[in-house]
Amino acid sequence: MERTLVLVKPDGVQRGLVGEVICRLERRGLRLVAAKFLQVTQEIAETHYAIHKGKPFYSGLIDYITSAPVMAMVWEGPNAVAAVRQTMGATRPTEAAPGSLRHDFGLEIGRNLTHASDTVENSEKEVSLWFKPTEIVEWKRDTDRWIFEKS
Ligand code: IDP
Ligand code: MG
Repeated sequence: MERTLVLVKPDGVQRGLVGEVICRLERRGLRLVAAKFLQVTQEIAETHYAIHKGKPFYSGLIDYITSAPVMAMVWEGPNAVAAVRQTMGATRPTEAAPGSLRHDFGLEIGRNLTHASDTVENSEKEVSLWFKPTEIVEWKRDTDRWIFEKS
């Protein structure tokens, strides 16, 4: 079972889209295992986006992610990394598939509402950056066997 880190970024929070993001991930069948609402520190922002350091959009990206609170979550399920990236849509909202969050609610790459881990390896690193092991809730849903082929 994969886990993936999801952030509703400051624009998503300010626009009242936290519920919409949760609704879409729940409806997809993914299982929420951790959540917290927080103001992102410079330190977490820089670690999270270390891979983008040196790119032209880096300082704007750090300002964006630290500009207001975010909703951080961990979602779990088979192929959770790919499934969540698909639900979010392509990074550039004008290239995101119709029906995806970034298509349905976004216009600009610098205000694209959400973050989702891009690989299983990065999801493990990101989950441990944002959450302590004690903040992850291991649980089973009564519906798991109707959503997961092997639960
Ligand atoms: P991702 O969020 O879809 O994984 P990444 O390429 O990892 O996309 O970029 C991280 C974030 O940096 C994007 O979600 C977006 O907010 C921002 N970003 C990426 N490229 C640009 C750009 O060209 N201009 C402004 N912001 C960008
Ligand atoms: Mg990325």
